[in-house]
Amino acid sequence: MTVRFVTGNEGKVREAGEYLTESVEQVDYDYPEIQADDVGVIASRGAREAFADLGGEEGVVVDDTGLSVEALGGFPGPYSAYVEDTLGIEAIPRLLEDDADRRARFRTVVAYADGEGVETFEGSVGGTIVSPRGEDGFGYDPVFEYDGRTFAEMSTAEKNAVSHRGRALEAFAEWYAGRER
Ligand code: ITT
Ligand code: NA
Repeated sequence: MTVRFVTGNEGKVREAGEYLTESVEQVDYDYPEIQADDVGVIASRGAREAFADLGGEEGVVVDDTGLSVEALGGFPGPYSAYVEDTLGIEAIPRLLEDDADRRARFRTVVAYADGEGVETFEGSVGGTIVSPRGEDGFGYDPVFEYDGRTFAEMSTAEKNAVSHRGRALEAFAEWYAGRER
């Protein structure tokens, strides 16, 4: 079975392909991404819309992710992609200046939609905002430190073992393997 992952983000597909036993195919279909303040709502709506448009026997996967910084009241959260595109990831450590509280959390909701409906799977990880370090990963990985290393200083497998997306994919994989549909 091949999992259709609807996203414009190759980094997400690389991580899912390495984590899941199924093969993962990227579908670069620009589903209408609603503006909402919850990544779960965005992911489930996106998956439902994408499946309605694409159809097929098997379902589709959508992943919506946000980075929430404690001292910034949860910002950028669901606006993370917009902030990366406009201000760049360096804006996050810059906004914190020498703030003592540098805690942040990545949260991912993976949504799977097919003819039967939508299922969602969540994962999150806490870490610390630092000045950019590392060459691997994507997005905010260089400014997110976990246990002494940024996600951009980890291999895909090392990041998957502890990350928001790894945890969401773990829950999805368990359900997907056992589902009766
Ligand atoms: P799609 O909506 O097409 O899937 P996107 O990159 O817009 O791709 P999101 O809205 O979920 O996806 O991403 C929100 C932002 O968070 C965006 O700037 C990503 O680069 C970033 N991001 C997502 N997952 C990440 C991860 O595991 N590590 C670092 N940054 C991540
Ligand atoms: Na997006």
